Amino acid sequence: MTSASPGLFITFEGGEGVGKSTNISFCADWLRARGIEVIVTREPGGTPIAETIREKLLKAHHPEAMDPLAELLLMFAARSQHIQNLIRPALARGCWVLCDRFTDSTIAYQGFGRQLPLQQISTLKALVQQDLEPHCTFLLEAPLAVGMGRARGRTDAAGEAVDRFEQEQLDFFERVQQGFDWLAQQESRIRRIDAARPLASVQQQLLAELQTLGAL
Ligand code: Z5A
Repeated sequence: MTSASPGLFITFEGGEGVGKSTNISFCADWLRARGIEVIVTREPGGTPIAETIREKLLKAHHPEAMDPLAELLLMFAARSQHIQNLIRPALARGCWVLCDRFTDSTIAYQGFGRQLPLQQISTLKALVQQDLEPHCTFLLEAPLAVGMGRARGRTDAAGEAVDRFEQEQLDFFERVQQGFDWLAQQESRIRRIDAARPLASVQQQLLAELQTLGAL
């Protein structure tokens, strides 16, 4: 299906286990039921090369420590692939793109978490994204213990091992939360969602927000 007008780019952000994947899938189903073509994707990842970079970034054990700047550059290398080969073409043909994490995560994790200079991130962002910005970002917020508890519950149930980020200490995740909070105060596109509530109530708010985005 093609459409005359470009699609909307919507990102979902927040800490670990706050419900990004669950709610993206819910929003995608709701939009599709209204005849909108939707692509669900994620970062790091979303294309074959970007998914290969994701494997390196999330792998818990490497024979050497990953340098924080190398981590930042890999995030943007994956993003460049993703933007050029998936996000821009999809938007151009009128598809809505729902993306699990984007550059706000880089600011929160590499900027606040790893404490890399925000100016470096801003320079890379300008290079890689040019004029591309999400039309809207849903920031799912919950206390760390809630998100981590949900994520661990899901990981244990699936028999999965923790990844390289999940191995970080509490103070890292506290800085990441501060990063998202700072972003929400800077960016009017960010809509804060209290994700500690029961799922039905989170989804009710998301639908109300989606209905304000277009003629739905
Ligand atoms: N990263 C980075 O450092 N820099 C960057 O630029 C980017 C990423 C783009 C990718 O991990 C890692 O990459 C991430 C940051 C870093 N690391 N961390 N930490 P990921 O995206 O694969 O994983 P994640 O972001 O941590 O998400 P997650 O653990 O997959 O969680 P989620 O998608 O937010 O949650 P969920 O899977 O939808 O829900 C978790 C469980 O909770 C599940 O069983 C649900 O059924 C349940 N749930 C969800 N909502 C509710 C409510 N409201 N009530 C009760 N239960 C709920």
